[in-house]
Amino acid sequence: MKSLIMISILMIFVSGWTYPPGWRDEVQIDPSEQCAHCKVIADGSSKVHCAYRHLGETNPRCSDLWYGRSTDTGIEWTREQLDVTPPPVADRSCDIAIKDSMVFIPFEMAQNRNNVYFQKSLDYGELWLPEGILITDPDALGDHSSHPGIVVDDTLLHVFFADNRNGKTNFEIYHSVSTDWGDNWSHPNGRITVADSNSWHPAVTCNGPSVHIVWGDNRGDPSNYEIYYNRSDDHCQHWVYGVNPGGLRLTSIAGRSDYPDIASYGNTIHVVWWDQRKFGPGIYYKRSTDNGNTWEAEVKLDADYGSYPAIAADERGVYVVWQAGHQAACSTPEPARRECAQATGSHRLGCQY
Ligand SMILES: [Ca+2]
Ligand SMILES: [Ca+2]
Repeated sequence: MKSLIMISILMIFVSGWTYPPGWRDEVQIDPSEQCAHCKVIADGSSKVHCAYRHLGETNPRCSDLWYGRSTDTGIEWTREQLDVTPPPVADRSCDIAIKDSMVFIPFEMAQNRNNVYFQKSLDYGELWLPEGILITDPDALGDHSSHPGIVVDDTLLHVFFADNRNGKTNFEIYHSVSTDWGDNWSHPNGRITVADSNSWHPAVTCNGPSVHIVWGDNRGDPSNYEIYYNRSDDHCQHWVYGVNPGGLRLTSIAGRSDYPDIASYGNTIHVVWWDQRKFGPGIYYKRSTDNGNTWEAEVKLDADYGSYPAIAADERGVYVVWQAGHQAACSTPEPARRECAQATGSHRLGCQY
């Protein structure tokens, strides 16, 4: 713990970075230094839940699925491994959602092709299904269904994921819905992008009748990913910015803008992403206060050592989680800390242990 604190202090000293006004210092969620790709959600009653990948005992990739819970707005955390025994998978390979005492986690599992499965708990994560439920179409072509994102939409569960069934270098965003809290999923999966190159890393949130989704996309220029956004006001039957090619572009700068996450509270939509722009790389934040119709200017939340951000929001504010360090997750023994900053109002707060 002492070394972690020293690393954190050193990073801040070297980078000269300080949080924007009002942000709490970061919180370490998992002490192992070997976890990655955390997704986080808050339920409005001081509980904050996260799902993430962990180094397996014998495999250098993130082969284990873990669940973390805080009951005090993210200050103290408990953790447990979920017994789904997935083989190693790629980044952004799980997500988390909640409804009352139910906790839902879609995750990516490597088989003959990588597929998206679903896990749930009915009691705040105390007990989980004995095995995952398949969301991907069983006969899908290609070799990857990846990067699942899940949201609760009234009595519906939606899962979005990236899929290369249309070509190995052309991931598209696909969708499946469940009307029975995840016991069954719609097939065939619906397609909501038709764009060249990779449309992937979807993240999703819901407020009232609207479902909001963001993803990274390198359409038109394989060297430059940008963040795209879309919204459905009819439970994902139709999309405001279309599905061919699909979406509204939120960023416009050379360099990779990717790995977005999204959260909402009321009519305010919050987006974070990892931007590897040449000048000023780091974790960026952008919001809309009119349900995604117009967007404010971006704000830089973290210096260039942060990556893979995730965000949640409740009436207390905004919670952002990211991974420290430049290293690809779990590919090296480099520290891969989880950090958390909490905001109230627009951008505030910060937490450090
Ligand atoms: Ca595509
Ligand atoms: Ca870009």
